[in-house]
Amino acid sequence: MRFCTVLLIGFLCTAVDTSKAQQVSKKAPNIVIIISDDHSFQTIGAYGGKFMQTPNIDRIAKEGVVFNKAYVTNSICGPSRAVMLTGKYSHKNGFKDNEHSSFDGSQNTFIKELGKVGYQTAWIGKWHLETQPQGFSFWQILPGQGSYYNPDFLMMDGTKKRVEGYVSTVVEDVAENWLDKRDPSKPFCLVIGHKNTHRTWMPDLQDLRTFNNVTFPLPGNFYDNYQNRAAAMVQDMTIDKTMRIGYDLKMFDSKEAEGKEGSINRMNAMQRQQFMQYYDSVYNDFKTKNLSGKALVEWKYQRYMKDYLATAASLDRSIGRTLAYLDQHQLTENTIVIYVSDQGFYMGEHGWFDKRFMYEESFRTPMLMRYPGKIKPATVNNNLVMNLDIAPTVLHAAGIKPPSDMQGKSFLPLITGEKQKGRGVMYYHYYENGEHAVSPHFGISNGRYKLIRFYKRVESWELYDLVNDKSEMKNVYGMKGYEKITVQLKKELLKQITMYEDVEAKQIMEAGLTSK
Ligand code: SGN
Ligand code: CA
Repeated sequence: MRFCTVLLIGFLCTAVDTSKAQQVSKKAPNIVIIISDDHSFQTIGAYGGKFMQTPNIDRIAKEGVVFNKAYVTNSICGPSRAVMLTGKYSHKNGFKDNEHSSFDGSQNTFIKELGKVGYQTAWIGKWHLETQPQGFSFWQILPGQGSYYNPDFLMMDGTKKRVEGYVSTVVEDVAENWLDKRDPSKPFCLVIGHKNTHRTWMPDLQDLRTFNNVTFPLPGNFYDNYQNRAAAMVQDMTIDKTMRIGYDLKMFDSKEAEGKEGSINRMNAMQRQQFMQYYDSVYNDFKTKNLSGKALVEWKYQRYMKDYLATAASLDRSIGRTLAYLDQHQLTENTIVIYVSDQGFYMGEHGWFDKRFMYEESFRTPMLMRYPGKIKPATVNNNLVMNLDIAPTVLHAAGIKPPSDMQGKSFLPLITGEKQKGRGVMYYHYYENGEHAVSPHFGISNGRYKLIRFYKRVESWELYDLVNDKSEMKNVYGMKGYEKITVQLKKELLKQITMYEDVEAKQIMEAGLTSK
């Protein structure tokens, strides 16, 4: 009897699957998701950035929606990608940090759900999840962080292939080549993973001089003394102390030192000659200036900005090519395009580069979406949304009910006008306790207040009033007048931890380690 029931259930499941597969209509939307690395909203025109022009990302904004309050659940590369793939927090998908995690590819992802109903799926470019992609029709990925020049790719047949050229161009070429060869009778979902704008910000040759004559204003809190913020005090990610002239800014004392840099060594003779000619001339000028103290830090900041923005220029150009491909192949009308970074980045705020902290510049991420016919052009959305929501949103758009264990929520109703109210609170948990010395922490933000609990490296609480202290310089935890809101926020934090079943955070909360 029991055996029969199992058989019957098995039969029904297969029957459901087949019918689903038959259901996927030719009209089902195609999906293109472009994921960049470390791209800051501060440097994007559509987010009000004045440092540079980003016409192609801005085109998505003009034709779709800008999410003004998009955030990540764990501000670092691998974990963010794992969250986007699974629609689950790091403690559920298992990829908590870049140093010890490797993605369990046997678990469910939105890609697998799309595949089940007949989508062709591909991931091309930066992946950074240690294990090989599973459940894709096609993949071709950069190993680890990948290289800016002449990148290697891991291929589906287990081989490694080196492709001559600049990474964002090459990744886009592979993506277009896959689109050319796909089966046009089926819908597709293509993820393009860009390396840009990750450290060490190596621009394409044509962009080297773009920002040569620009002087960038220092952020108001560039000279932060981290007073009353223990975790910010012990980090190792300042432009002043952490950023290196050779490794990061590509200027070397000798040919021998230059020869030790793998990223430079892999260039061909023409690339290297043009690249180093530029940096050598900047270096010579730097040497004659003989800078020290504030003048030296500010010079490093200027160089950082020039390199970062030049690297962003090629990213934007590649995005333009993706959009042009869709235009040229009459795909624009039936293709959803999502542009998102794996997290935000510091452009000198608090004196920093890098990410990780739950402070706004790295917690918040750029995210834009175009969905012709569904999203009104030039929409600005102010709901609190997260990278956790991308998987269920994509499934929703494809007409698939998201699996019940996905923790994100589709944000489609918020942008199509069906629903006005989204989540009231966002939960965050960062785990890594290594490079850049950022203490693990978890917390919540409701857009008005942010409560953070640091643990392991630093044991402390922080509370910010985001309306009166936009740049998060004043930790008001434990201060007079904030008692009531602190109690409320702690209650809400515990509620979120319980709802998302974050056992580790719950233990820390329950251990009552509430002292500073
Ligand atoms: C590397 C970088 C770090 C960066 C991490 C994580 N160091 O380790 O600066 O924070 O990646 O970045 S580097 O010397 O190798 O450039 S992430 O984008 O993968 O999360
Ligand atoms: Ca990243």
